[in-house]
Amino acid sequence: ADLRQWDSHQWHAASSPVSAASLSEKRASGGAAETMHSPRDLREVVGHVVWSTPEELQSALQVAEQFFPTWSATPVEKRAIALEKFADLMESNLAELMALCCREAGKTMQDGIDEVREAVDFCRYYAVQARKLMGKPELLPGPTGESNELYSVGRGTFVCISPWNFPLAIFTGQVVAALVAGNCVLAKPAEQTSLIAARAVALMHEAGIPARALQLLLGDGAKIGPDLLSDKRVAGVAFTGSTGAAHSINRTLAARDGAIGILIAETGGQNAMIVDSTALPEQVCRDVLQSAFASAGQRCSALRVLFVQEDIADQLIEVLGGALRELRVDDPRYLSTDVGPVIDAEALGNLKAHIRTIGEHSRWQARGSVHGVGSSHAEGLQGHYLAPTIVEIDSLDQLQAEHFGPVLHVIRYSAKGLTSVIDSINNSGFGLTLGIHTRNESAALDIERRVRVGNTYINRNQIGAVVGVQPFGGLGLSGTGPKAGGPHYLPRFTTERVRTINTTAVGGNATLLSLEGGHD
Ligand code: UN1
Repeated sequence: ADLRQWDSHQWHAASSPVSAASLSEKRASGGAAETMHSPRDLREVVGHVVWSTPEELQSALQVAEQFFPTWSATPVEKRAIALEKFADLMESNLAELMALCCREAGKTMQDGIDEVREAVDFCRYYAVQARKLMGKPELLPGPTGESNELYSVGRGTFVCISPWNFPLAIFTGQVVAALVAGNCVLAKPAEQTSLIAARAVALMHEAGIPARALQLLLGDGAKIGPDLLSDKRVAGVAFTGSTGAAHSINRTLAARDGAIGILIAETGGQNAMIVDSTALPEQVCRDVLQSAFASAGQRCSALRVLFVQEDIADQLIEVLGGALRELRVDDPRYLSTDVGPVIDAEALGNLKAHIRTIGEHSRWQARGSVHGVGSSHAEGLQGHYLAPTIVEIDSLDQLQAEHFGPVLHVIRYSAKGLTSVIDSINNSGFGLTLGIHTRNESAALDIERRVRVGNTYINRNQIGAVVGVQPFGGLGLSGTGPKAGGPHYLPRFTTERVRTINTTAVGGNATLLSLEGGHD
C-alpha cells in the first residue's frame, strides 16, 4: 500500500468533533505540527501530527461526559456489532495497516500482520464477552413479591493510554474493551505512533462507533496526563507502558478530590527463562532467540535474563553465539529481516549506554551485526538499528531497570542454587513472563508454582500471547491485572448495579415493563 499521500489532514477531521480544524488552520492558530520520521529510515517522513491543546482536552472531556448516558443506553448488541465491523474493516485494510506499522513503528512485515491479527482478535473476543456480561441482567433469588436484578454498566469516561510497541493491537484492545462495556473513551496513544492510532480511530468511526463516544488526544503523556487525569470526570484509566508512568498515573488518581477512579495497568518486566541441564541446547536456542530478539526485544513479555544450569552453559552459550550472528538486522520492509530498528534515538542511546556499562562487568559477550550497511543498500541504513547483544553476568542484581530492546543477559546457576535463582526473580518485584526449559515435568511445575509471575511458558518461547488463549498480564511492578484478552478484563471496565422492585405495589410489573431493555 502506498501511504505517501496519507497525512494528518484526514484523521484530524475524521476523528474528533472537538478538533475538526485542518492542519493549516491549526498552524495558523498556533497549534504546532510535528513531522514524524520513520525509525527504519530517518529520511522518510511518515506524516504530520498536531498535538492536542489543553482547551481540546477540556472540551473532549465535556463531550464525553455529555454523551455517556446515550452511549451507555445503547444496546450492547449494537456496540458489539460495531466492534465486529471494525474487525472486518481492519482485515480488508490489512496491507495498509501493516505498512503503516512498518513505517511508523519500524515493525517487520510479519510483526505488522500480527498486529492486525491481534487487534482483530481483541474486537471479536470482547464483542462476545460483552454480550455474555451485559446481554441480560442476572435474576437473583428473593422473597415473593420482589424482583432483584444484577446488571453491569459502563463507568463513564475512560482514558486509554497505549504504548508504541503494539501501536495497533494494544491501542485497539484497550479502546474497544472500554467502548463495548459502555464507556466513552478518550484515547491517548504514544506520541511515536500517533498516525497508526489516528487511522484506527477513523476506521472505528466508519464502523459505527460515534465520534462523541471515541475521541483521540495526541501528545506527550507527561504533559497531557496530569491535567487530564486529575479531573474527577475521568472514571478510569487503562494504561500500558512503563512502570514509572503507571506509578505517576496512580498518584494523580489517588490525589484528586472527588471520585478516585480506577487504574488498569500493564507495565514492564524483568522476564527470566530457566533452562536446566536436562534441556537440549539446540531446541532451547530457537526459543531463546525468539523470546529475546523478536520485535527487536521491544515487548514487555520479552526474555531479558536467561538462567542456565552450569552443566550445559558452555554448550548453550556457544550455540547461542553462533545463532545470534545469523540473525538479520535490517530494514523491516524486507521479508528476510529478523530484527528491525528500535523506536527512536533516545531508546537507541539508552540501550547503547547499557551495553557499554554492563559490558565492563560481563564474562562473555556476543554481538550480531547490522546488515545493509554498504551492501544491498547503496547509501546504507539510516535508522535506529542496534546489533543484538548477549552478555553473561553474575547476578540479577546487576540489572537495575528493564532494558527494552535486543539485549539478553545470561546467568549460570548450579543445581543447588535454584532456590536463590527463584528468590532473585521474585525479589526483582516484576512478575510478567517466565520461560522454563526442562525435560523433567515435575521440576517445571515446581518452578512454576514458586515464581510469582502472570504468564509461564514451558518448553516454548515466552512471547506472543494469543487473545482468549493466553490471557496476558502480570503482577507487582508488572501491572494491576486483570489479564488482557481474558474473561475477567471486561468486567473491570464496568460497574455493577442491583435493581430491586416491589412487584406487589399498585400496577405491579405491568407499570414497570417499559424499563425492560434499558439496562445496558
Ligand atoms: C507489551 O509488550 O506491552 O505476549 C505487552 C506478548 C504480547 C505482549 C504485549 N502480548 O508478547
